[in-house]
Amino acid sequence: MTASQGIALVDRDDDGVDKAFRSDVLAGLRQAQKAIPARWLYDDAGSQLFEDITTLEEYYPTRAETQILEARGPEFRDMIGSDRAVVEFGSGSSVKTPLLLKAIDPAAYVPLDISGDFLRQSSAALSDKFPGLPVYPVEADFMKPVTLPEEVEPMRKLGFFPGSTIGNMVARTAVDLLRSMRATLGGTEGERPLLLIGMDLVKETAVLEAAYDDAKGVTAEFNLNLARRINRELEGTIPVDAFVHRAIWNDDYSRIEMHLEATRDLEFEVCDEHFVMTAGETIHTENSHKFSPRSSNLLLLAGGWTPMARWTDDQGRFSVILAEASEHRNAP
Ligand code: AVJ
Repeated sequence: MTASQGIALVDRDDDGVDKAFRSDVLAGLRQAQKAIPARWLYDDAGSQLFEDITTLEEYYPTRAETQILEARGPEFRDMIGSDRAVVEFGSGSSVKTPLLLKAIDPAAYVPLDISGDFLRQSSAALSDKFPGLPVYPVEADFMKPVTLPEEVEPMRKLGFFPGSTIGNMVARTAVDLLRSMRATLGGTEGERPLLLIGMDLVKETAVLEAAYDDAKGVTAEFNLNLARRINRELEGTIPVDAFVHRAIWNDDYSRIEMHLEATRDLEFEVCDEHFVMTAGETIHTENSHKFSPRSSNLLLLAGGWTPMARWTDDQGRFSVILAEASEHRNAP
């Protein structure tokens, strides 16, 4: 295991408070529509709750995408080949990543993650499972262009971004990320990198809302954990019991929104700053955009990627798209 950039990527103050978390929360709570970036849902408790979500009856995306990765291995192998380095944006799931690696038998695997701990854990597990595969974990924020280890520099690249995580970003951020991925993966006009990306599809509103508001209340706990995290880490006094989880389909923006809704007028402090909410007011905590084949093509093209193939599960719920870095040329 080499090439980890080694520096801690989380900037903490003298009290051990994550500065970016604090500034995102305070800035978000000062807004007329309170909103906190979804990335803060994933502390240890939140990450565990998300794992629990993926096993829920109502939460189809993980199963649907896994089914595609299981079924389409030979096609991936034909279209991608075995000589590429797989660069995964995020340190990977113990289920999906092995399915891809088994299918295409790549030259190397490079997981990128901002959390060094996750990265080391999942890299070690993968090395055990694929003893002959060179694994080069890189601790980095993949929202920005990343320098890859020199060992993989001469290799052609396949970016892998499963989970419909792209759907958690508004279009502008998603396009920035797609362009960063292109920069990270490099290549030349003759050797353009590929990207295999999961994108969830638009479907019946009731199915979508159930997937984000399950009967057991696990997604509600996942959402409420953000308020608990603020209380734990930012000296918050949010009355968590006075909030309820909401999952709402926003048809104009084609997305599920998660909110924490105040059930009564209430007040609280975060880092000594005072906040007031009235009954029914919400804190917006996550977007999960859902795509049509056309809207996913448009987003990929806007980010510099030309879609080449698309696969869906047998119920047409989820898509996995293979795209190639677009040729630089003047339209049309
Ligand atoms: C896997 C991060 C894309 O948006 O479906 C699951 C996160 N939020 N339930 C998604 C999530 C609520 C999930 N992502």
